[in-house]
Amino acid sequence: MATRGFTGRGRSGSEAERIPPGQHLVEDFPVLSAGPTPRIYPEKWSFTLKIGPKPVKMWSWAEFNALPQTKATRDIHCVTAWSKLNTSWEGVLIDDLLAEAGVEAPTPYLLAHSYDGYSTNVPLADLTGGRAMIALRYEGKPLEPDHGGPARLLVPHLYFWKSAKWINGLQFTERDEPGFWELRGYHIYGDPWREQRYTND
Ligand SMILES: Nc1nc2c(c(=O)[nH]1)N[C@H]1C(S)=C(S)[C@@H](COP(=O)(O)O)O[C@H]1N2
Ligand SMILES: [Mo]
Repeated sequence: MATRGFTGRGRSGSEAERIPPGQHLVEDFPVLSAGPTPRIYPEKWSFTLKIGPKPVKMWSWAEFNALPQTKATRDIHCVTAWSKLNTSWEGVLIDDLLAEAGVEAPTPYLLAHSYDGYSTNVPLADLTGGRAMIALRYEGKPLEPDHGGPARLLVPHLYFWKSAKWINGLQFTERDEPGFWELRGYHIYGDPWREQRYTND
């Protein structure tokens, strides 16, 4: 199993050093969703890569599972002030996804889209270089529906609202377009180490 990637703030250092300002640790795994958990059957699941309005590549569940899978153990930070250390995930790095699609990034901005109508913007630089994946497994088991199963985006170095649950696609956009929460007062970028919680933070 590949263990490369997921560079950035590592797991070394004391626990206290790993907790961003204004955050506290939790041991459980809270569920936060804007609406009800959608039921997504893997046979009906698909993932589409788009450039603007144009679909350029689509994967079925079986095809997606055949892509290179990478494991990562990371700390996660929710804007509602909980942080959880050492969460372990497995899925497809965005690097591998783009390589597989044979797509040269046409713009530096992307929007993630989900089955529940949710969306969130993440710059290309934050999705690549081993910093993000489409996670299919959590703590060694298929991702539970409440936590975004069958597949969610994982961008652990940004606040957790950027990690879109029930993801069904990524879209390159011309500009950095705000998504669901960014349109409703959350910060356009969302770096927990700079406490970028709300629009003008
Ligand atoms: N599709 C979708 N993704 C989503 C959300 C959502 O409502 N819909 N909520 C976001 C928010 S605000 C947070 S904090 C995390 C929560 O993930 P969890 O329920 O696995 O803890 O998911 C994010 N991803
Ligand atoms: Mo959130």
